[in-house]
Amino acid sequence: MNWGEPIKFTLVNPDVVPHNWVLVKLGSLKRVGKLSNLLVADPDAFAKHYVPESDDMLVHTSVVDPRSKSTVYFRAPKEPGRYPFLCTFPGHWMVMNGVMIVESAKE
Ligand SMILES: [Cu+2]
Repeated sequence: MNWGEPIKFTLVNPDVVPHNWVLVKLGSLKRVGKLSNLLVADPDAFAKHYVPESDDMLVHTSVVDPRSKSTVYFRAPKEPGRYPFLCTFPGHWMVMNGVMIVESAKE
């Protein structure tokens, strides 16, 4: 997608455990992933939608229960690059992650 582009993103969860979708700053996947694993010991984790407290967060859905969904609206980051996303439910990020590629708009 192009930078600044408006995005509507819906996470649909057909699984039997909760998940979320968190877009983070360039190069921060492992840092955020490690923080997310620590949430397993945080009694407030559910109230925080299992999103770690960190400056690396850009956009996140609510935590999505099985057979449920959550939608977020945002604009693509201004700086082109490969933005990591992950599920920050504890223990999930190492297999539940990917990349959103942001490019300069081509006229
Ligand atoms: Cu998950």
